Amino acid sequence: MMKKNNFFYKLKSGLTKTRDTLAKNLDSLLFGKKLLDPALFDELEEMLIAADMGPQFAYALIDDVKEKIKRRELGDALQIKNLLRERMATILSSAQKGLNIKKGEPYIIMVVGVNGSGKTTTIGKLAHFLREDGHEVILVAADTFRAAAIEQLEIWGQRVKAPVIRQKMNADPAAVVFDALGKINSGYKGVIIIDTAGRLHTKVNLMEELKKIKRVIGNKMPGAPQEISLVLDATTGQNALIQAKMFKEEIGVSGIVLTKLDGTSKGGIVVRIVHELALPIRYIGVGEGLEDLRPFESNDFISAILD
Ligand SMILES: Nc1nc2c(ncn2[C@@H]2O[C@H](COP(=O)(O)OP(=O)(O)O)[C@@H](O)[C@H]2O)c(=O)[nH]1
Ligand SMILES: [Mg+2]
Repeated sequence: MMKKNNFFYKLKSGLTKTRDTLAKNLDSLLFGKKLLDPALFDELEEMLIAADMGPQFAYALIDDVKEKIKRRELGDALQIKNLLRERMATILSSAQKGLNIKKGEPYIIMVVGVNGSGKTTTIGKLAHFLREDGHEVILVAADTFRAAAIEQLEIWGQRVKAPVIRQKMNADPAAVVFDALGKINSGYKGVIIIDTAGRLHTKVNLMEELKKIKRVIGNKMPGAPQEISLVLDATTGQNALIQAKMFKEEIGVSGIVLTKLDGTSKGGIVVRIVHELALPIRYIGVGEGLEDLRPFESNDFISAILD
């Protein structure tokens, strides 16, 4: 419980800027306003878009408000905030689907995302989280582009007491994965997390490389990878959405990890990603420490940006 409170506090303080651009402005916008003021709707739309929730979400909310006014279900502008909360809850609760990893069966997680989004750090934190939950974890260093990337994963492996399988820099990533899966005892029944490269200036090559890794995994173990997690940096706002679209189309993504929610004004992007891409948010990251990753909980998140 202590840990959880601590995490919520970090989430809430991290999202202060998001909350300020949204909740405070919303309160002052709505206070004492007449409901049928077209300027109110324009401002509301602007505000939701400025909070990175996206035009689709904004229009849907405003349509809902207008509909409720027509049906006389809405008497006071301040109630719009409740409607916003309800809509967010509907959308985000659908995205609250944590990984369901059974013990006693191998489970492969392939982690993808652009450079700097937080993949390696997320893998370290996730390995810790899963170890605490009683899972065995092995890490595979398939970002072979920079020596530092391999070392960074090894350091995390030492911290969380998870073996790291690696080869030398510039080794073919798919071959690293192939060899690693060969090395891992066929009776291994734990989690295998695969770190990958994310240099986007060679987009076509990167996508081909990731597809090849995915194929290698599937050939070794039918049905694997059980999870392809896309790591997105929440501070990049709309760019995160663009990346999510691209990775989803190119390789198929089964879940999202949203990092760097500590200290962003763009937390509303979560709503947009879920609304427009219908992908589950597996975990959220609120810092660089071991404990700074938790499963996504929609009520906590909504409370952190609205209350
Ligand atoms: N504040 C904060 N920093 C993070 C978080 N996740 C990762 N980072 C930092 O972001 C930078 C890039 O992370 P890294 O894991 O190397 O990204 P990768 O290139 O995708 O593997 C590092 O400095 C991390 O410490 C997070 O949730 N919060
Ligand atoms: Mg990395």
